[in-house]
Amino acid sequence: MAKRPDALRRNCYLTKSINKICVVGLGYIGLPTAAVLANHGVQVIGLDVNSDIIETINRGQIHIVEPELGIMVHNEVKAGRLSATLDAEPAQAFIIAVPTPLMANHQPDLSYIKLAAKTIAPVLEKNNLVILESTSPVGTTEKLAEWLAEERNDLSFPQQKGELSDIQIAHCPERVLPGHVVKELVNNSRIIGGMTSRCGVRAAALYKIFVKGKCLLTKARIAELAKLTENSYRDVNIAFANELSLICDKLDINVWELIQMANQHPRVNILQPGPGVGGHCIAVDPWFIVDSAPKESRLIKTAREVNDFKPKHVIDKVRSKASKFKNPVIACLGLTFKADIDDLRGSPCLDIVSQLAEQTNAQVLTVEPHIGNLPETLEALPNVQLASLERALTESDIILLLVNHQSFLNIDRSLLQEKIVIDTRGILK
Ligand code: SAJ
Repeated sequence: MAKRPDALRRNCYLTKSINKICVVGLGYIGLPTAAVLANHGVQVIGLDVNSDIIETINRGQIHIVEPELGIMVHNEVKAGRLSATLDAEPAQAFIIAVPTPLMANHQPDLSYIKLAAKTIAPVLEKNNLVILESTSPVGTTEKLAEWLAEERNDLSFPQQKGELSDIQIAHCPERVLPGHVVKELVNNSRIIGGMTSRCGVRAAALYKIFVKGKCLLTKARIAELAKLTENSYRDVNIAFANELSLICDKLDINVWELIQMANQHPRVNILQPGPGVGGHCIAVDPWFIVDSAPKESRLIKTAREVNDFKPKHVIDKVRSKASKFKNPVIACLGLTFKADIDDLRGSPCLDIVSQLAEQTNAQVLTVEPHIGNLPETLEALPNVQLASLERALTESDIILLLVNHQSFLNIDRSLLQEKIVIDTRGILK
């Protein structure tokens, strides 16, 4: 049977190889994506607004800590497949991986995406594919398409010409776990939300260059909400664990033992309480849903509030212990937002350390093996110091464990015997 012309056309888009891609934003997602694409033989141009990052990458080095990434960037830059620049240049596809932070009022800040659109618009050419990877509120891919169209009235976009548009646009949210990014980029399935079917098919062809998982085609709005849903699901589940920890503190019950017992049930799998939820995703993305549908997202909002309350609970607990000492020394173990990474973004530990320093007369010895210097906000506080684990354990009266780093798992328990230990992660049993 003869192939229908539209099927033929689609096939042609599928097989047309993409050999030059521009990745906009060389952060925790953009840089690994650029490196993995280059590692699969694609010519990759990385675009960023930060000249230090550009220089670092062009030297074959990286500005973040992520296993396997350093060597990959080094090799791809050396092989001439990856380079970084401040200025956009033509490519067959553009992947936008810029931040979408929260503003003070819990509303999403889309200015970085708008800037990315304005930056690539002048170099767009007919048949280019533009993919938005940044985590985004529902409707952002359509906004991106509008911003591009405003800049280029000589080209047509999916909202104007549907399947026949000159430019194809899709949303393919990143879903990788910091600390496992290079592996997860390749192995995880991808959700691919095309503004039209052709946009989706073309984007899937791009991801198939390096993705071993499935490339699941859907609409852009579903892809946007799917990503927000995944992180809200996790936030709600962590909130349940954190709420249990508050209940257990009140009833003088060990929450870790409680969860271990309850998790023996075949259909119960409670997550772990902690000092609060940090990072740039789980503590942020649920607000994008709340902002879009405030009346309907009561549970999601409450979970955010429960998790945001947890640092205050930890601070109050430590303050009440510290009040029994004349000049207490508090060791705070860990500053990053989770274990075994160097990322301090959104870490509840920063707030906990600074408030303990400001609200008590304690000396605070902070131990964070993954950083060389304290962040400015903490460095400004005269009673906060970055200390070795050994010094902090020896000199402190109170030990506050905040992050379950591997290096803290083997702490000599005999050093803790004379101390007050507040373990927010349940590892110092
Ligand atoms: N946390 C707990 N208890 C737990 C699990 C996590 O307190 O049982 C805390 C962590 O300590 C940390 C925060 O939650 O402060 C977030 O850590 P995480 O490991 O849950 O997630 P992220 O932010 O590193 O990465 C998440 C992932 N999303 C999901 O697991 C649904 C990742 O797949 C996403 O790609 C990423 O967000 C993102 O970029 O959106």
